[in-house]
Amino acid sequence: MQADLRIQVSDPHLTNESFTVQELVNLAEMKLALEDRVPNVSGDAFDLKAWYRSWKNSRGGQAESEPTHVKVEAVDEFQALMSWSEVDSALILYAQDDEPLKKGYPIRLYVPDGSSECLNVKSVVHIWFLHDAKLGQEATFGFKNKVTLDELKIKK
Ligand SMILES: Nc1nc2c(c(=O)[nH]1)N[C@H]1C(S)=C(S)[C@@H](COP(=O)(O)O)O[C@H]1N2
Ligand SMILES: [Mo]
Repeated sequence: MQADLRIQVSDPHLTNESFTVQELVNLAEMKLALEDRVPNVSGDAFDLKAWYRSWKNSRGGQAESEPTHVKVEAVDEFQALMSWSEVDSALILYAQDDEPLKKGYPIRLYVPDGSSECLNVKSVVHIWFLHDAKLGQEATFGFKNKVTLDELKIKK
């Protein structure tokens, strides 16, 4: 078993908080089987936007202040940035066969209707809910601090 990694969740309009996987799952209001939205991959998942609403409500956030983007960063410093509309059906996978993830621990993002499979970021340890329309509509991904996200972008 790996060390119990914590996941940092940030919303600059709200707060910064660190969670264990179990604490994240406890806040999730819409749990579902991953295969409901991602064919041929099974596991226990929750809806990202429903999670965000539940977190925001429980921390006294303003209902009208919707994010414009979601950004995630993984243990290996792989990052992805996508617009709020692109993550409409996004899921967080947190267990498979009732066990912590063997691939993608502590959690993995899945973006079923996303522009690229590359957005299915494994081993996410930081999630940002951002409010900045200037970040644009096009998703970007790649390794932090190596080359720019745009340069690394490979469409599938
Ligand atoms: N942490 C992390 N997540 C990642 C990547 C990575 O390099 N690091 N690669 C991405 C890319 S480019 C693709 S295509 C998919 C591949 O997913 P798979 O390993 O399940 O085939 O994972 C994505 N998630
Ligand atoms: Mo990829």
